[in-house]
Amino acid sequence: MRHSLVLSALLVAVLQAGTAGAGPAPAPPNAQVYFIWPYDGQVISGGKFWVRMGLRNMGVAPKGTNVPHTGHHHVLINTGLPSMTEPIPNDRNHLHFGAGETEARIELPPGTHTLQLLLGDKDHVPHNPPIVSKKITITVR
Ligand SMILES: [Cu+2]
Repeated sequence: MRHSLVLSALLVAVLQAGTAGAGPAPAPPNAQVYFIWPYDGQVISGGKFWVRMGLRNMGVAPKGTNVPHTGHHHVLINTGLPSMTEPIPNDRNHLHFGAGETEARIELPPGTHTLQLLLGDKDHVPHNPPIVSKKITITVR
């Protein structure tokens, strides 16, 4: 009895470990999301600028689109990575581009800001493995 309890606890732990780092939608191992613009370290004059988002070896599709190896862009601003197993939050630090946009006009106040791209599936959940860009730092003046 005690053994089967321990075993089922272990099994649950193993099952959870298997899904802890990623959502349900598979992504090809060579998929890559990246900033075309701006560059890491870029200084931007004026608060408004275009963010151009690149995606390799996957397709961009609007939210709700149930097609394998597709997703939509999210720009994370001045924040770390959210949960990889839940829908990405939707607030001023987590911008969703659920229409399948690949460029966006963003306005930020003067100062230093970090930007990072995270692809989400039809339900805004990161893929398995998560498709995340390098975190870049820009300065607005
Ligand atoms: Cu989303």
